[in-house]
Parts: sequence; structure tokens; C-alpha cells
Amino acid sequence: KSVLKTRWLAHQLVHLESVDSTNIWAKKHHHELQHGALVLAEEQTGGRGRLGRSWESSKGEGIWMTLVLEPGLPMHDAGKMTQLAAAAMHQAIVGVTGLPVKIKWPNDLLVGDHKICGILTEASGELTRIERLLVGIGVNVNQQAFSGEIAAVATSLRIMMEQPVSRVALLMLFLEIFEKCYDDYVLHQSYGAVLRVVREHSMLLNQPIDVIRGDQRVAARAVSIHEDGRLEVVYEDGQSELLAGGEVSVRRK
Ligand code: BT5
Repeated sequence: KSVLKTRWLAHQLVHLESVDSTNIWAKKHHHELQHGALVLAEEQTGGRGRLGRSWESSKGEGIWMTLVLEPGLPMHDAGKMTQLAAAAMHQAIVGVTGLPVKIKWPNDLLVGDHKICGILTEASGELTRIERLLVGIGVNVNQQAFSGEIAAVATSLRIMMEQPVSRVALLMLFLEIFEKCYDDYVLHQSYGAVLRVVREHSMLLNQPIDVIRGDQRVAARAVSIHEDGRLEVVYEDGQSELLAGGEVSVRRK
């Protein structure tokens, strides 16, 4: 904690050796966790992705964490927090490694075509207001190789840098940047810096993509990331649509 330079974020810190999923743990222990709490695990045995997918979280090699936030925002702003987390982690990884990281809307960070970080944001509360927001983030830091299903899609900072990367340094820098972005947005209604980062480093903008909903796959072009965090796409028949991250997947062609 001595190296932590945040004003309020992660002052409550739960460090677990092994857990099914830090998001699930945070949900189960919600009464013990205050705004700003950080739940961190060395290993997850049942790490989760979006839309029921799983997230591989090997022991000691990544940052597997959940931030507990009570932003008091309208429910439809949850997507903006995912973009905020992606922008903050982008800046942190670039700051520590200098790697050319891309943001694949809504929740992935990639180096080249390989995924280095995924974000799972879960909001609870009434229909209109976020009571609690869990921002789950997984970063592949020091894996030396991947096997099985994700071998073709995943990479780690260590693989890209060809040397180990400090998880602590990356985490500390991320927390400082995230706190600044969060305060700018939630306290000062200033979201422009986040939008600049996600737009400037977007992997999808102006690219042909497939929009995937269940079994359905429709060709489109990604044209902009809106101020509310949604992705605007234009289909081949000229119709456009604003997509929210929780509903769809997109794939670059
Ligand atoms: C995500 O889902 O990318 C969100 C991942 C969030 C993980 C964090 S870790 C801490 C917190 N606790 C949790 O239980 N979760 C959060 P999605 O966009 O659905 O991507 C999932 C897909 O990524 C999988 O289907 C795999 O193809 C791939 N994948 C799984 N593990 C990976 C890994 N370690 N690195 C790269 N890709 C992976």
C-alpha cells in the first residue's frame, strides 16, 4: 500500500490466492466492500468473460481483478465505464511497456491480432440508476505461452516484450490513471480524454466487421464510437445502428 498513490481507489484491497472469479467473489461479499474496493486474485479457477464465455487466469501470471464502484450514474452510462477502464488500461500498458496496444470495442485490448486484456463490466441496481458497478479486468502479464483453445488468440506482455513485466508497476499506474479518468468523468462530467483514447487507438473504426448476435452474423462497417460508449455501425443496406457492448460481439473481417 505504501507505493499506492491513489486518493481513494484500492484503499480497501482484498488479495486472494485462488478464487473462482473476482467478479463473483465481489458479488458474494458486497456487504463488506466499499466504493473503490479492489479485489485481486493470484489465480481464478472459473474466470468469466462476456456472454457466458470463460476467461483463463493462470496462477501468478496475470492481473485478475475487480474494481467495486458506486458511481451513482444512470444505468445507460454503464458502457461508458467499460470504455473508461479500457482507455485507462491502454494508457497504463503503453506507459509501462511502450507496446502498440489497440482497443477493440467494447472491451478488449490487443497487440497485433492477439488479446492481452479483457474487461467484464457488471452493473446492478434499479432500472434507471447504477447502484453498484463491478469492473472486472484480466491482463495477461507474464505467461510464457498459451495452450489449448486460446493459443491462437491470446498473448501476454512478457511474450511481446521478450522479458518479464512487473505486475505491481502496471497495476499501480493503472489505478492512478483510472482514478483520474473516473474523477474527471463522475465528479467533473469530463469524458473527452477517454473518448480521445478509445477513438485514436480503436482497432475497428472505419473497418469492415461482422456484427454477431447469437447465431446471426451481419456484415457492417464501424463508423464511430459515440459519446455514450456505443459503437455506431452501418450495414450494407445503408441502415445504421448503435450497438451496446453487453448485447453483441463484433469481429473484424
Ligand atoms: C472478456 O470477455 O474479454 C472479459 C474478460 C474479463 C476477465 C476478468 S479477470 C477478473 C474478472 N473476473 C472474472 O471472472 N472476469 C473478469 P470476452 O470478450 O467474452 O472474451 C472471452 C474470450 O476471450 C474467450 O472466449 C476466449 O476466446 C478468450 N480468452 C479467454 N481467456 C483469455 C486470456 N487469458 N487471454 C486472452 N484471451 C482469452
